[in-house]
Amino acid sequence: MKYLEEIRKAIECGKPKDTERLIRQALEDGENPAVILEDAMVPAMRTAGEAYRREESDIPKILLAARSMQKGLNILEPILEQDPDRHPGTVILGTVEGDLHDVGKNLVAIMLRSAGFEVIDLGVDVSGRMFQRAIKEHPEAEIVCISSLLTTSMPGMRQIVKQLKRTRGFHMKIMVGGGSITQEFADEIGADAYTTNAVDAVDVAKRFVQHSDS
Ligand code: B12
Repeated sequence: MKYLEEIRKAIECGKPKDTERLIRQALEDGENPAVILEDAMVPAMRTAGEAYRREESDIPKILLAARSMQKGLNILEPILEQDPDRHPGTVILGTVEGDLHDVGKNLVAIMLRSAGFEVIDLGVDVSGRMFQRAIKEHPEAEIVCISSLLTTSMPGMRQIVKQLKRTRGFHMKIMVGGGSITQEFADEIGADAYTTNAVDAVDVAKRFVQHSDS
């Protein structure tokens, strides 16, 4: 599909307006929103991230790529959400205190919502106390998802997991992810699951709610 390559370039080059226009055109032409997300947008953000890591890019450029990605996600989100009959469960999600990265977290939120989950997104820079408050306000939630992109926010994640597990009556599954996290670290801090991407995160979340039904 001709638009996919153009959407990929628009995000990589940090062009939010072009990204919006191209995604709208692609949708009008009948392109599948999940294909736009998985085959154009996610690879574009990955390429932009790799260029930044190789120091071939700078912070203003990567911010524009992230903003383009977010503009696209805003268009796709309501479309991907259309399935009122499915409601596998409720998830509370946030990026750890001190960490402002939200592109990956937002992607996890969108993929969960598109699978029918209700997602309570606490945003970025979320403390253990904020997670605890949200859990109290949403007793129906079965899963907490915590994201971290910075090695400096890993101790914060460890602390949050510890705090949650100590909370009286805590019965939820804890999922962790983000660029700085590894399976080893997830095991070490006692998280119930870690995945490297949003698609796998949805599969694991589905498994968790199926088990809690039985
Ligand atoms: C974009 C970006 C930024 C943007 C963020 C914009 C935004 N709104 O998010 C800006 C420019 C603001 C930024 C700032 C900084 N950044 Co930055 N940033 C990046 C960059 C290039 C891409 C991140 C991204 O969006 N990736 C794309 C998404 C889709 O991937 P993802 O987040 O990993 O998410 C996927 C999976 O991990 C998983 N996932 C994510 N969360 C969760 C949660 C759960 C529960 C599960 C199951 C799965 C899951 O699913 C997602 C989808 O598949 C990375 C480099 C990189 N290659 O990752 C650096 C990077 C993360 N940043 C880095 C740094 C150092 C910083 C700064 C400290 C820079 C500075 N000196 O100021 C600040 C920190 C600000 C702060 N306090 O948070 C470092 C971190 C190094 C480290 N080891 O700690 C990186 C790795 C770059 C580098 N190599 O140096 N950054």
